[in-house]
Amino acid sequence: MIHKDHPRYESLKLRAMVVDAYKRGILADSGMIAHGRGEAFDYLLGEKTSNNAKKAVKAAAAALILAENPVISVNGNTTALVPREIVKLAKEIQCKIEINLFYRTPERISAIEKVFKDVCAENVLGNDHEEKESIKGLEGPRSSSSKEGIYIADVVLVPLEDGDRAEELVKLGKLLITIDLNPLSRTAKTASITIVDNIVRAIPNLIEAIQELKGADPSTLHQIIESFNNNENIQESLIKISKKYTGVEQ
Ligand code: PTJ
Repeated sequence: MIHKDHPRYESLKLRAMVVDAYKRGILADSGMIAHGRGEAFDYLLGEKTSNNAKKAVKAAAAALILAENPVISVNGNTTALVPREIVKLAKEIQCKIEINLFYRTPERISAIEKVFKDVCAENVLGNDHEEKESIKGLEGPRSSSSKEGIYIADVVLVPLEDGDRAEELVKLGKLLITIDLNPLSRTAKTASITIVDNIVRAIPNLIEAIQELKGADPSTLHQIIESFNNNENIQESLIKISKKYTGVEQ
């Protein structure tokens, strides 16, 4: 039991969710290591949403609204932390959810599928019974993609992704949106839009931005995307970290 007045309450709460998901067979053991890495970057970034993360969220919202075939790719960590929010986001933009695992096992696929069904997800792809296509350039189970989902998607939101898969998805011509607290990761640098923020803040922010932009005309949405520069945005995160620790910014 974590007390609410503990100074690290929010962070400890997320750790407890991650450990619980591991015990329930949802999270890969490496998922705990990945969470620890994210936690360290979140600490360096001040554990709050930066202005540049807000800019990336706005561009991501515009891209998702304009998409013809958007898909949200979910893994163990996403399922552990934000399943309800993912379902809300999918309903907001009428989009499919696809389970896509780096450490794929039939047991984890069905444990994750159950979590999403329990929170009323309508269309969960990526299980072991449907038709799949392999993503070129990737080997083994992590190359799997649903024929109705990521394979035909034009825009893919894929939080906490590994660098190889991110690169191959971009090579296939998909507009890739990621959420990654590590601004230096290969995925962060490969994606078209990288939201450098904790997924627990980024998904609710994305839902809010979509609600605000839904009525905007397509030319405004295109303009938001075109004026977004992912490289510059990532640089802003790095500058933020260095300013914070060289005393330039408190
Ligand atoms: O569930 P699976 O089998 O698909 O496996 C998922 C993991 C995350 C274990 C797998 O994809 C993996 O090993 O990923 P990486 O290469 O460790 O990358 C995870 C990235 O997510 C790292 O750059 C972390 O900094 C970042 N990260 C971790 N927790 C969060 C995060 N980013 C945003 N929000 C978080 N809460």
